[in-house]
Amino acid sequence: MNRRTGMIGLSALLMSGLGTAHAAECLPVAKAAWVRMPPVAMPMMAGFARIENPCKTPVSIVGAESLAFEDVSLHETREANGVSRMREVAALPIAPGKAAELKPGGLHLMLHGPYAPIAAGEKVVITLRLADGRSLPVQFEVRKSLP
Ligand SMILES: [Cu+2]
Repeated sequence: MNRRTGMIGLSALLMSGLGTAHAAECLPVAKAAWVRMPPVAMPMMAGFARIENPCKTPVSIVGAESLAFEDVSLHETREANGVSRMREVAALPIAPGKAAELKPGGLHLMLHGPYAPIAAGEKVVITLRLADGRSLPVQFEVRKSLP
């Protein structure tokens, strides 16, 4: 193969790749995403956001990951008999046209083991994994408390 056909082959490949990505597909949208700084230095913190599904099909969030944390999981806080407990949520389905609220006292992303100290005002990217194999990178703003 000479250099010229090689180039043509590559650009055809790139264009077909772009075409697929473009035709794809509605993704959920995360809004007002923020990470709550713990009042004292702790190896874990929580992330919150409103995740909207503007698509015609249901989506389900089945996990999350971040280059900034050793481990990210989806949690829910529930109160039972006056005791607040957290449990891991395996999947968070969002119906078409609906939204999921991750907020203090309810659903949240549990962020374990920051690789570097994190300060208020910084941004961290947390990538949500969807049940259909796609992923949604979301920028979270680090804050001391509710906006
Ligand atoms: Cu938690």
